[in-house]
Amino acid sequence: MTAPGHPSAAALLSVALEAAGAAVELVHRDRPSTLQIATKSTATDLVTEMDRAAEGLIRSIIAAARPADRFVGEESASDEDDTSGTDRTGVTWWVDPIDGTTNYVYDHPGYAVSIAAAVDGEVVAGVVADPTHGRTYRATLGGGARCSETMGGKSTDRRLELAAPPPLDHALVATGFAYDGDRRRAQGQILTGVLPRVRDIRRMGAAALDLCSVASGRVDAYYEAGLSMWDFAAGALVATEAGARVGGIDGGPVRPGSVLAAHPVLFDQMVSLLAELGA
Ligand code: LIP
Repeated sequence: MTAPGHPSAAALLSVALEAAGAAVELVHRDRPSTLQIATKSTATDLVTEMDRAAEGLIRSIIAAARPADRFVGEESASDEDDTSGTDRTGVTWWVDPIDGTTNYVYDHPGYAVSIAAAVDGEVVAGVVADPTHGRTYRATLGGGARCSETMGGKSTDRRLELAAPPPLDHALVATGFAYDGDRRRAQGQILTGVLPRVRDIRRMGAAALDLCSVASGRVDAYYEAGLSMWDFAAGALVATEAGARVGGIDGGPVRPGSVLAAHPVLFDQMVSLLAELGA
């Protein structure tokens, strides 16, 4: 239920879909033959001119529709703390213009445009667009999750609902790693403990798609430490609305730095396993 004076989740979803569609056109169809690549937190934390251009395009579309909302994007200065000027609406947009930038640079399938809208701190609408596979995941709080897919001239649109999970030792588990070497070493040690306890691991390189993979049954669980809100905000809503439990690795609330998503039955087993391994 939308609080008086706040926009409906459906209205915010519509803006997110428009912005995501435009960003996909830019980054996927207009991808230059040679990318201009820079680095951020480490020498392997990449950003391209397309990340920045896509974020600018998304920001402009959102600002045209909702000029007074807050915009927090991975590649630009956040106005999250900027209270000057316009009255804030209580709506914050969390945007990762290209989640999976390393995959994008290598032209490796598995990057996404991720856009989420939060009202008074609660994410109520999210879109994850996966251009490589022609998929767009979308969800609203309490409204369910869906995936539209266009491939080979055939288009589908289906509701996402989790099936019963396998036992933990038959679970396909996705994860990801930080850019910092010391953190990767620690994450690798935890992974060594996870590997013999589950079916297998997938490291796809984009949190938004990992979460949508949980929502669509392509993996049974996903965990990662060290993410930012823009990485997981939209995908976490898609997974939750598909019936997954999304929280922190410790079983607490999902938060920057700690994300775990799985069917509710598998979630607690993953919390126990990761706690045993010191995650
Ligand atoms: C990526 C995350 C992914 C993580 C990568 C990287 P980026 O975000 O989505 O889950 O494992 O190391 O942080 O940097 O491509 O936006």
